Amino acid sequence: MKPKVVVYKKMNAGVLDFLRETCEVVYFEGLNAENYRDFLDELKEARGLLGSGLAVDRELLDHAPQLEVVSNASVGYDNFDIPLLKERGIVATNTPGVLNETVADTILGLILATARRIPELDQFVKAGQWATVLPEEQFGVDVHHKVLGIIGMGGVGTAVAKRANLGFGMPILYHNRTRNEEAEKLYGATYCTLEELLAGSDYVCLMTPLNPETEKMIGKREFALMKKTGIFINASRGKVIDEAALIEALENKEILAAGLDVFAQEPVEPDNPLLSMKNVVTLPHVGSATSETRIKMARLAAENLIAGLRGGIPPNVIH
Ligand code: 8YV
Repeated sequence: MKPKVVVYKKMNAGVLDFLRETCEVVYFEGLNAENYRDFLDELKEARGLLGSGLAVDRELLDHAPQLEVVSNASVGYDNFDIPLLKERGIVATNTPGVLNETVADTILGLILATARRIPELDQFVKAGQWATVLPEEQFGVDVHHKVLGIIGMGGVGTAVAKRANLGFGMPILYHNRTRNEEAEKLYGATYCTLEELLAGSDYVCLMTPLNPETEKMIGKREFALMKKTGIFINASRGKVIDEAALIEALENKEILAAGLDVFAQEPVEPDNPLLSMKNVVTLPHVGSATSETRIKMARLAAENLIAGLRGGIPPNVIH
């Protein structure tokens, strides 16, 4: 008998067919108030769960007594209660690697968009204001040859360093739990303390995964250490920063601008003050969202799930 797996996110049809070769797939294109009860019912017999972002915690796991593998179609796994999954002997997997270059492209996009005020100026042109604005008021700041500070130098950080250093001539500072020799050797990245990075960078780019140690690691003190001309980019998780402190730093002009792919609450609340700031460029958590990369992530997540259900060690098991 094929093992039953529940997929709770919209997934590429080819990847679903691939899963169906070995599993009985119950597919929810997305979860909502209407279908959540059905989803919980389906979990009773499920041996695998595949998707991204859903809190896999005690409450959910209590509905899923047969569960053997939980597979995230994302590199981040802050939605997993890892100690509890370990306690219950459930294998957890993620999809590192395949999204590095795509997320790095998004981050460079956020850097350029904030520095050169691209969304704001797009609005000027489309609103017919081209002739009414003084040129100086439309000036941005340079990106090329400015110092880029990268907090969290993993696969994505390294891909950002490559673009920034080789393409834009930017010197790189980085802070990470461990040294990254590739980034040091190939892109001249300099390892430093968080404080040195914040004080010395024109652009501060956050890519640290969210976990109990990193929650709110960037707050009032850290924003105060940044240059007044500094631009802050967050493409990790909203909760790695103290969002209220970011709002305050922007309001008090302690930093120049911010580019955000992620928020403390997602979807972001419509009345979040960040949404009404001209010097904040926002995205709806789409760092990896290209057709090509999302297929690779889905395929890898499916392979991880199948390997785990077969009793092997999946290629991307979370330890
Ligand atoms: C999202 C990401 O998970 O991989 C990650 O950790 O943040 C992204 O790829 C993805 O956008 C799913 O919503």
